[in-house]
Amino acid sequence: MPWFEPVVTAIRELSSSSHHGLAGNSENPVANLSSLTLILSKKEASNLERKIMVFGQIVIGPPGSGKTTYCNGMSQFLELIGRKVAVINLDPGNDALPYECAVNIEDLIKLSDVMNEHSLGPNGGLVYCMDYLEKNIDWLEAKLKPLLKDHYLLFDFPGQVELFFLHENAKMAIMELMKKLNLRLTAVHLVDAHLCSDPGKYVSALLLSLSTMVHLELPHVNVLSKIDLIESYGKLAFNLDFYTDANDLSYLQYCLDQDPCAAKYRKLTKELCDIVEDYSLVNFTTLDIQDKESVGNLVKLIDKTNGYIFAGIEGSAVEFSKIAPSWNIRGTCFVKGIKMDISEGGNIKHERSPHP
Ligand SMILES: Nc1nc2c(ncn2[C@@H]2O[C@H](COP(=O)(O)OP(=O)(O)O)[C@@H](O)[C@H]2O)c(=O)[nH]1
Ligand SMILES: [Mg+2]
Repeated sequence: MPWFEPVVTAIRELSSSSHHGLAGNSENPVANLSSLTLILSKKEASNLERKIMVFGQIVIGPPGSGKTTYCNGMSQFLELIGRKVAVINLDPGNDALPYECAVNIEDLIKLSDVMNEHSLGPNGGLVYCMDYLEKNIDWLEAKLKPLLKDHYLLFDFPGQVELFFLHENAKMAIMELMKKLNLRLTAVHLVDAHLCSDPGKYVSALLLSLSTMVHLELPHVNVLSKIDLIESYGKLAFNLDFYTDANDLSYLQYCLDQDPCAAKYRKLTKELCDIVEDYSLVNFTTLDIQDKESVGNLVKLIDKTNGYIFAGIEGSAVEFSKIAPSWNIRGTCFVKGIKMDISEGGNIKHERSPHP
């Protein structure tokens, strides 16, 4: 039964009772509304309660784009604004997790075991793991059920991009979960902002984003991650808006013509840019996971796409006022080979990485 069925039934009942002069009052819509609320609350509240909507995000993107760091930072941010968050690690290749995960795919299947037993490389191993997850979706469903009542879900997925624009297994696993558990999920697709520094790489980021959007068919937000590092890649050919809006890609051609290698593929690049423009679906938002304003803006956008803001969740309007002024992500990250340990108070300790 769709979630709106009780509302429709209540409206029907109300209109039929108004014909008999019982509860309906055409001159007083407020009275009608209160009758509707009464019918709903008495008869259907329990149904609506049972069909509770659960919100969350599916975090995807190429390896190294910052998915695990994002889940860590995002969960800390959401907890600060008062949401209960559960992070679900579905990437069997994640070895050191910076967050405490509520569900870990490692409890179901280990990438190293798959690679040894089936003589597969890491890519083949991950495809196998996603296939295995789809076939054992009941395992994940059972693990998620206790969290559904009051948690916001963050799914940390593997970085093999073909899983999300080519293969069906990860998509089928997501769809099945959404249907069975009444989940409202937004795909957050992270792309390293570094790709803006090269026109050819930027075109590939556009294509990847478009094909992932078309394949997954979910509410979707494309994010240029690690935007704090963008200046360190040198001066961009255009200002940042050009890359985030992805509106008039013909300007890219001029840059590509300067590079003899890229100029060879002029016609191909033009056709690819035309496809992206014709669909008119791709744009990006930027993210520095250590900046609370940047994370907050992204949360507001995601809340609109998955419907969190429309669900009338108690207190959601005041959530953002709860953000501590000194919010900083806790954990470790490497920035240009420098290890940055960020403490809760926001103090940053620098130390050179052993493997720059
Ligand atoms: N400067 C900076 N570094 C980041 C940011 N997000 C992630 N990183 C770093 O990027 C690297 C890869 O991140 P990770 O979360 O493991 O990527 P994943 O493979 O997509 O899960 C790590 O060294 C992170 O510390 C960011 O917003 N800014
Ligand atoms: Mg990861």
